[in-house]
Amino acid sequence: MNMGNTVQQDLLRQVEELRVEAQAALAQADTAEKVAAWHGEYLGRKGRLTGILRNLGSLTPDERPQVGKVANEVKTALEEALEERQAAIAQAELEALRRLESVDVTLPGRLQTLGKLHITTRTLRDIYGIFAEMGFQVFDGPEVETDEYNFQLLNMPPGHPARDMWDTFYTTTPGLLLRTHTSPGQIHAMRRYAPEPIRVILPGKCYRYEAVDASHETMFYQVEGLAVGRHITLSDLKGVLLNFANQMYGEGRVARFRKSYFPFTEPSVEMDIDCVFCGGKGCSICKYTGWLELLGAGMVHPRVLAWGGYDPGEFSGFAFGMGPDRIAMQKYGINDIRYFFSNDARLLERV
Ligand code: 2NL
Repeated sequence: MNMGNTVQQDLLRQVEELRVEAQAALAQADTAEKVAAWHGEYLGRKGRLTGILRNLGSLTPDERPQVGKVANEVKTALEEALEERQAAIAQAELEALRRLESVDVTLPGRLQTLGKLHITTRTLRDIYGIFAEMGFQVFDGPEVETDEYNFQLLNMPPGHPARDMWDTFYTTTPGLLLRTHTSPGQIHAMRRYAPEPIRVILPGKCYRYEAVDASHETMFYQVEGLAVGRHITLSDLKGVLLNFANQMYGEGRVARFRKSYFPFTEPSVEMDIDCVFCGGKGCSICKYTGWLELLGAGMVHPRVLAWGGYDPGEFSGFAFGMGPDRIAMQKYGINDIRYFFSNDARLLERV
């Protein structure tokens, strides 16, 4: 064995050792950056394989090809391993990205919140339903009225002291105002149908110049009712309104009627029902009286009947008015009327 042969063996051993070491190192390189560094270290222009091959010059011309051949095979094998490794890393990165950005279709969906009717709207519809069963139809009137319809035809001529009961919003057009109650609509209903008997209820917004507080708003709802016909008596009024109270607040209601005053009815009454919250024993809702104020009512004043187009010698009628906002507040335990118009959707959860 000559010297050259020993050098050749040594180079071949170095190449083999490099192959083993390089493959082990490649298996550890798990990112594109580490793989690039690996390539620089083993296969690059200043890498270790090149370093070994630099010694080819110390071999005899017939020894060189064998080492060159083995070195090329190792180079090709390492390059192939490199490509495989790069492909595997690219695939792993893609998988990771896919996991990160994927949508989990097994997650439960978000609950849809269902829309709900405003509490006043619900209360109005309850009222319509109850009176519809007793033959009352819903009639609509305008919110902008004349002084004549809002006051004069309701038996309040100019200067009548009862006008002080309502602080009125006037428009810039003389004689035109925002209705302070739904009563002018009842005049429209009478004039529309007289001399036919009528049973109507008239819901809608009313306007008063109020100091706004927990129980007063400048805009609020009213529902008025009116029945005009032959032989209508105060008993009919009591029967209809007691039935209404039983439908609205549950069977077994007890009512009491107190004398009152309205310019457009004679006689006039206020109707209370036994407190549905304490059963009449007295609580904060009925202010420890045992009674809830429900509505005002009366027999239509003969003058108002006549202005509506009915002969008061032949016709009589009863009328009533209530505040559905107030009824809704009582029923759903809301202590401030301003919540109704403050656009806080949590109010709807009360229903
Ligand atoms: C109340 C009282 C009431 C009327 C409204 C009326 C209408 C005509 C003729 C006669 Cl056209 N009466 N309406 C009668 C009595 C009472 O309302 O306290 N409302 C909240």
